[in-house]
Amino acid sequence: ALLKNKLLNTVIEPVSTGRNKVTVVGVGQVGMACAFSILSDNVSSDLVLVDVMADKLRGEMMDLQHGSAFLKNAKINASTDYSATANSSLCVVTAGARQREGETRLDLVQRNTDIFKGIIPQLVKYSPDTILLIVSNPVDILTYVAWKLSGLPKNRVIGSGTNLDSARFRFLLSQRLNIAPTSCHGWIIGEHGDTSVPVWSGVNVAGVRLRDLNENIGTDKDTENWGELHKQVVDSAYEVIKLKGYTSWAIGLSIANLASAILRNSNQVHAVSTMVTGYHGIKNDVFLSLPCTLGEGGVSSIVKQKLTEGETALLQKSADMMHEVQKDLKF
Ligand code: 6V0
Repeated sequence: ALLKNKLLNTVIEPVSTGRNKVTVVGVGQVGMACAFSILSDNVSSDLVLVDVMADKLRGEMMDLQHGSAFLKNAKINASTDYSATANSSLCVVTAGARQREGETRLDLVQRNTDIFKGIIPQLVKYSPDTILLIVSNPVDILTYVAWKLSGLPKNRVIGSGTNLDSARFRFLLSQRLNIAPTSCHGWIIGEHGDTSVPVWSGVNVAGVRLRDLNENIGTDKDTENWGELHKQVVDSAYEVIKLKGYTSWAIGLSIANLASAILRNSNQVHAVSTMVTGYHGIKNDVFLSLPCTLGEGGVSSIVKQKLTEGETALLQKSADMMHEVQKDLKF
């Protein structure tokens, strides 16, 4: 008998429930930061990586596998063939081109739409009940593209959206107030990127609204220029790309945070990109970020924020712009 059979008596053949299986498509800087955060935060113990670059994919898989003894023995697999992704509860899509210095997120749109045509139908074929979490940019438009290509209900197609912008905003608030980011409550909604909307009317610490202390906060009339914080949020990806070539750690952590909310069915509220038709006077089928509760069905509800007229107008402008770009896309 084999040593293995001398050592072990089989009670049942091992089964995989797929309950927390996560696929990450794209093993670039962002995909690997997502994979690493998901594993090191114990969000999933069953991870599959997919990419078109077979050698890099195998290298990344092996490198992570060699750490699996430090990762509560997570199962880590990789393949260029989508059958390896079967029965994933969650598929995180990071594949595609990224901005070069000076390029906007919207510049990437047709290039990444074409890439998605080869990815999304494959994911859904092997995991028809999955939730898609889109990261590739321009994320709001590509979430719409993924929704169209997948045929999945809208609650199951989510964009990482302004979860990251909100985190950047809370970090900057924390620096200025010397309070932990988790205690600085502020939401950035709308487009992930250049037309994102900071909801200054709701920014608070312990329920104390900063606008009640400074009625001009976030406006041009504010002598303390708090509005600068939102400008910094908008510029931050450009700045990091200029300095190190790409962004990775913060988006990776933000994705692990969303994945955890979904897989644990937590009903935590996050600003993620979802279908916003009918909200805040938006008429077109576009995806933008609003605060959503996340669970194992994906987006289960949307928080109806009380926005000021100015904030609503900015959100509608974002929606118009998304629609303008979307209508010329070739699927
Ligand atoms: P990268 O390092 O160039 O990696 C991209 C990866 O995608 C590479 O490994 C490619 O081989 C792979 N790829 C390309 N085509 C396919 C395909 N058809 N199937 C499978 N894999 C493929 O880019 P990086 O990881 O830096 O960025 C990835 C995407 O994330 C870009 O679109 C970024 O703009 C976007 N980001 C989105 C953020 C967000 O907040 N939503 C934040 C940061 C970056």
